Amino acid sequence: MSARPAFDPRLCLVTDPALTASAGLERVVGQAVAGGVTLVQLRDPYAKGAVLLEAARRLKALLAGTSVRLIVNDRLDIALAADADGAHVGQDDLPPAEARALLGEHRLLGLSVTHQDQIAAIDPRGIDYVGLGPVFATMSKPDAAPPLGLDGLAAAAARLDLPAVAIGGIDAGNAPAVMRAGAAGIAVISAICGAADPGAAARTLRRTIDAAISGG
Ligand code: TZP
Ligand code: MG
Repeated sequence: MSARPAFDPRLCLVTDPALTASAGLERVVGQAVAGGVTLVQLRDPYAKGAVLLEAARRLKALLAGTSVRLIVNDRLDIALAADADGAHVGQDDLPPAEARALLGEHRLLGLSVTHQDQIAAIDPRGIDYVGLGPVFATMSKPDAAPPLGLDGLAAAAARLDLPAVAIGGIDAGNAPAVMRAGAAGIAVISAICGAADPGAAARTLRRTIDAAISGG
């Protein structure tokens, strides 16, 4: 049996400090979780450590008693200090083997893959899921790699021995095609954090994904 916590990759909310500033991070995450988000990734590339740690602790308290796992983007120190469920690293962050060694066997580790060429180097034993994208153009990550498109997503997902969580420009309109291309789930920033009603947006996305999974 795996030492890792069980997690559900269907609908990952990736947080954004600018988009959650007015409503408040916990409020947006709370509403999104009530709407059906299955995974939360705390992401703030420019936050000071103390601020990020405080946010991670607040989200951990918010998610306590739910099946929704908390992942911290890039900052393994914060993930460990806040006792989060895991961390997510990009291609330019701490390499996955080092990240796994620091995290231990009892936390989740996600890895971003932006291009097919990166797949051969992946050791699936140390990684729990891959964030694959951007699939489409995105306004939420200024330094994002060129979009994979649906064909690129399908080709990459087919080569992976891990759940592929598609990211980048995904909304309720294109989510069915993304799921049909082989994704195990989707990760979104603007489709939830940028929505007037994050709870309703999450509910619509979750319904859309579940329908796609059951062949609808
Ligand atoms: N990594 C690849 S694309 C992206 C990240 C963090 C941003 C996704 O944001 P959105 O608003 O869902 O396109
Ligand atoms: Mg990163």
